[in-house]
Amino acid sequence: MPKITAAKVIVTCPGRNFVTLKIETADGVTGVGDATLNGRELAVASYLTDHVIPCLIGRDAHRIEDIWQYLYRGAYWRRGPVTMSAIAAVDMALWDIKGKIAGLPVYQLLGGACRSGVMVYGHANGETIEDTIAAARDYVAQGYKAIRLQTGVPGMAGTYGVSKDKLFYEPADSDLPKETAWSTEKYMRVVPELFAAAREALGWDVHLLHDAHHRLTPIEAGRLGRDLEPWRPFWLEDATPAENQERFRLIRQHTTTPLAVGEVFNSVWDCKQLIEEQLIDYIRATVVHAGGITHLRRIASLADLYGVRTGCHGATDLSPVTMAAALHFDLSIPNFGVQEYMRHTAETDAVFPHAYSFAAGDLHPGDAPGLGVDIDEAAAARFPYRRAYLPVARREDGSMHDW
Ligand code: KDG
Ligand code: MG
Repeated sequence: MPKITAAKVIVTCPGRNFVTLKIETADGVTGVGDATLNGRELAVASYLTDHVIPCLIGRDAHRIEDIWQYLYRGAYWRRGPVTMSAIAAVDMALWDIKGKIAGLPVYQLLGGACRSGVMVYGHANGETIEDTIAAARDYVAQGYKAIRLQTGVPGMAGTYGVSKDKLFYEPADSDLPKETAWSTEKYMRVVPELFAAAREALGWDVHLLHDAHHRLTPIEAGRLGRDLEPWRPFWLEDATPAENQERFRLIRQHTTTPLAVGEVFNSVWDCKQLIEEQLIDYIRATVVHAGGITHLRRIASLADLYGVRTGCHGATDLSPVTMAAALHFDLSIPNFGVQEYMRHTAETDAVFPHAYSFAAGDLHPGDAPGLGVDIDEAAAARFPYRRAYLPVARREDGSMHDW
């Protein structure tokens, strides 16, 4: 058996923070897993170093499911983003090791490819509708088949999804949480205008997506979904917070705009009702925050029974290790929908050399054994951890809102 003999956590900040777990077997085979939790990185690093790694040493790296169960059931305290990101990192690293020992890319171990590539969506954003459309045109020119559109809200500074740098969006950009302002009324007026202008400029052969980032009540989301219907959005994402899964019933009663949710979900229990009652069309849970490939497959299998497809989160705070793992997963499941893809900076790509590549709107994980991604530890050491928080949002009267 490939016995686990060592494991360590590497925290690095090549432009943003990443937490990576590296597991090694007695034969010197190594596997990597992403454990990054934006703004709470060191909590997961400690969970792994202080509580998980000591329990891994001496175990059989091939027993992926058993180790998953051991870490989930065995901890007694279950779920939550810290626990599930730590378990995810172990799970990814073990799939990586299994693939390397087998000499196969992970998607082959998951049943093989169901499609030739993984359709991804890019982020077009701008302070004005014109800027957003100009950014979207660039994506079309690069071959993207799906594009998320976000625009500044007139009268409000610092809108979610709008960055200074057009190519690399990074909201976790300050030492303490930045305070931003929010007005649902102003936002609800500009988004339909954005979509009308985008269809006029870009035509109908490109998928257009939008992220409300948990800002709306269910009835507001119903109204926005209905207002967007003439422009046929691919999805309206995170329309409302989903702790209470029943909230989506009200949205469904008012719109046929497809709904996506789940980037902050950690387990199948967070989406069970949403899926079983067919209250959503796309589930956005992701490898790193939802317990790894092993648990995400379980979520996707449940979703498949109800005609719900996947649309995994893929923002820059998910490292290239998660991106690689997501692509193996996306390629291998029958009910894949779309994969989010925000490009990482050159520094990040240098720290995490990877085999995945982009062509004609699709990503492919490549055919290197394992996940096809590694961490260059010498390069990582040049970028020490820097505390960085996501912003918070307040309504115009000063009260807190969901960011
Ligand atoms: O860490 C938070 C980001 O990942 C999130 O704000 C990005 O909503 C997001 C998205 O859809 O990519
Ligand atoms: Mg989102």
